[in-house]
Amino acid sequence: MKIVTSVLKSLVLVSALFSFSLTAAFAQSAEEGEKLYNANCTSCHAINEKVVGPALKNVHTKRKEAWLLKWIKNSQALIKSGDADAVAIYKENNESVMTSFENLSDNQIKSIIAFIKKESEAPLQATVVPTGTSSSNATTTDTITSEVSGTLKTSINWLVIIIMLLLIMVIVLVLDILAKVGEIQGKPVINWNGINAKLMLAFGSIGIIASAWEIWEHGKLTVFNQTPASTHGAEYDNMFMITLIITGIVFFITQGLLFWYAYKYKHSSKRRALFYPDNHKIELIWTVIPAIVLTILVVRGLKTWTEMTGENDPKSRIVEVYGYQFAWNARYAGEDNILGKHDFRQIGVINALGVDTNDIKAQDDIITNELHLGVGEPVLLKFRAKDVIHSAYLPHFRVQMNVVPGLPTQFGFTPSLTTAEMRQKLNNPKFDYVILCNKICGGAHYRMKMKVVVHTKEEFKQWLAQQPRLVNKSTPNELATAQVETSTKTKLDN
Ligand code: HEC
Ligand SMILES: [Cu+2]
Repeated sequence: MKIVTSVLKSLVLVSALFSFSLTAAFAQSAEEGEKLYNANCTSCHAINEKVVGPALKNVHTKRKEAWLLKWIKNSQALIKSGDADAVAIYKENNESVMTSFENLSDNQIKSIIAFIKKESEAPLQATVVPTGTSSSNATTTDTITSEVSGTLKTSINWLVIIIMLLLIMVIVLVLDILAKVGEIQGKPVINWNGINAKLMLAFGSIGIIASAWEIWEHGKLTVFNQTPASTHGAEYDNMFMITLIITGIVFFITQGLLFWYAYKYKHSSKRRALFYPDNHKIELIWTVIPAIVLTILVVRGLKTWTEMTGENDPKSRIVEVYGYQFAWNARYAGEDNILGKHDFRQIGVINALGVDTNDIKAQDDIITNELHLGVGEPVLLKFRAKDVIHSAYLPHFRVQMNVVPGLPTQFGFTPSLTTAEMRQKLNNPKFDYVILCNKICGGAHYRMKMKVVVHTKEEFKQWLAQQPRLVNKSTPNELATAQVETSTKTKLDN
């Protein structure tokens, strides 16, 4: 009897342990999958919406695991092999090519699929479901209405175009008839001259009022309304405002006069135009004044520009900003403040930035997907692009620089307000600095955004110390030994 119970007990224990380890393994693999997914797939995919590639929701039920493994490793090979599903999805997506991920192991891909499964089963947040209707009902009706409205919309569009064409024909005919009537009566039925003059006046006034309203209403939304968060920002804003005010005044005066004169001096049979060939004095005035104003603006602008982009503080911390379709990474130079070399041939799944792994200076580099800076600490951003031209835009710091493949660009500046201070100033506890892409660089350009955090000096030091180095030696001393080890090893290898 005793033996039986102990055997039973151990059986229960073993199975409990087994199932526990299973769920733990699943949870862990979904977790690993999330990391891999975020690092490799989010630039083109989202779970619930189409980005560059299709939404991945429920793809684990739609496709067999073996198919997914083959597809993710090398979708082009699968398409070439003539697989019907692969060819179909390729055609559906206008034959855009998905990156191949040969370096991902089967287990890594399975963990990504586990993550997609977990996300597909998670309830959708923020769906607008009218109260009283069950959600499944709402989705079916939604798809039906959207399908119906799709075809309806195209036919309505055609109808509108045809009606517009007919309307234009009618108007042309009516005008033709009126012109003929005028000819017979010897006096035009419609006074085009007067109508044109009034339209000029209306267009001018509406345009000027709309411009003024635009500046008043939407000027509030621009970053120029916020204190700049960098030391050069104030000078930059000042320059921008002076230019805007001077050109703004000229704009309103000249546009106002232009449309007013077109109205006031419209053709009149009672008036003859004055022949006034030239006046040296007036011409001198309107040449010299703009020349002086423009010279002041240009010289001041050049001065501001050279101050902003000239000599960088030699103590600047060096950070690489790496842009690709469609995300950013930051790479810190580490203790030696020298970025390891990079080599495009080494770009791969593990080494997404193509850091040259043979370069010893790369060992203490730190790669992150947020840009963290210390307040009052000069930083020199070195920009690098993987694929096409991007533009790094940090509006709050008044920084923008093109990011061009194969052509290094840089911008040095000093942040002057921490994220916490800016949140307080804007009275917005959720505010975050950002780096955006300012070049329309492809289908998901709008997603190309990275969070920027400005810490106090102390916080920044702490944050940086916590980040893993490329080669996992965390303190400078260990790093030094690691360097020695590696260099002797390389010598031995040679
Ligand atoms: C460069 C953009 C890009 C990246 C990066 C990318 N995909 Fe794709 N993916 C696509 C496109 C585009 C398609 C549509 C098929 C085609 O045109 O080849 C697709 C299709 C798929 C499909 C098939 C969907 C279906 O309905 O059958 C799966 C699954 C998939 N991708 C998974 C992934 C995973 C997992 C990753 C990350 C490891 C990834 N993709 C990374 C662009 C991308
Ligand atoms: Cu871009």
